[in-house]
Amino acid sequence: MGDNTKLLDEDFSNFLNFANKYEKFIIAGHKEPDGDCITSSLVLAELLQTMGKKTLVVSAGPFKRTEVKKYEQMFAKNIDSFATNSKCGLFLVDCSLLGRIGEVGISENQFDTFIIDHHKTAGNSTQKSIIKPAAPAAAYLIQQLFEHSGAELDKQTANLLFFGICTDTGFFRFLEENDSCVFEAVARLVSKGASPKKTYDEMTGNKPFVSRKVLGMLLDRTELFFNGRLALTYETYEETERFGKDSRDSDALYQMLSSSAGVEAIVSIKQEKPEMCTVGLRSKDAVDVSSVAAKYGGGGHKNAAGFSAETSIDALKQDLLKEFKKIFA
Ligand SMILES: [Mn+2]
Repeated sequence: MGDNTKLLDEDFSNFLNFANKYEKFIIAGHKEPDGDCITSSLVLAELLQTMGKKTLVVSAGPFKRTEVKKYEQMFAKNIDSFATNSKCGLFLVDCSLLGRIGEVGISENQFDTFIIDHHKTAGNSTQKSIIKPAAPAAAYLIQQLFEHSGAELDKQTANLLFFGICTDTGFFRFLEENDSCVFEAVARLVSKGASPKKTYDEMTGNKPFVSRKVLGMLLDRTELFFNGRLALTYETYEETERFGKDSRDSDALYQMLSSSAGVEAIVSIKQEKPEMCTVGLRSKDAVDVSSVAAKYGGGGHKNAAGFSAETSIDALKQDLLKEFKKIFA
């Protein structure tokens, strides 16, 4: 990390060129938004408003994670009549593909598009994108755009950006010795009124009791493969229906399993519908799970990725074990 997470002069000018092209902007992040996606969208909207632009933040939802529910009301579910002509630009934040944003009424090539993303699978920056795979959060990129603009960063905005950066860094647990830039950035946010204590409580608290039970169930059925280097667990459709998606606490599950000695990668299969599963992949250090996700049309980061597939839990399990055999062989 380090300097390659910082925006360059050309990034700022590419952003300004695009922002100056239109009077109205739609801002969209990925479906199933997380704190980074939500705060990036909201703060980018605020920045564009300080430039006199009209904005619409959209999200296909669902707002599943406990800590993001209160933001749902701030997002439109689709673009409706906001943009009926071509004088509108589109910002994609915390994702790089239109397919990742879900159903919000935007079709391919409908809008001139600018991407702000930090996913490894997103490629490189262009004149119409700021892509920094080494950046820990999209909110960290948005913070740089905001600060560069000279607009006043108030307490509420500082808290939003802080929440976004905390989400994707696992409250700084994923950062390493060369990530001082990120701590410098969040120090500026705290100096503007962002509260680490309140943010931590909001991110980790208020989980439904049943989510603790589900966590126990998923831990209980976890199997180890490849001499304990891969941990795999799953949730059936029947359980998804019975407990509800609100009862999931994937972050806690990954944290528990990755702290188990010898585990280098984690697979969590969730059967969302009888014929459809989503898969979360996590890894430590050298193991690259984004390459596994990419094989199934998914995406993400080296150590955190995911995808969905129209198949059964058993078929997926067998297939994924073949993929991981290539890694752990
Ligand atoms: Mn992110």
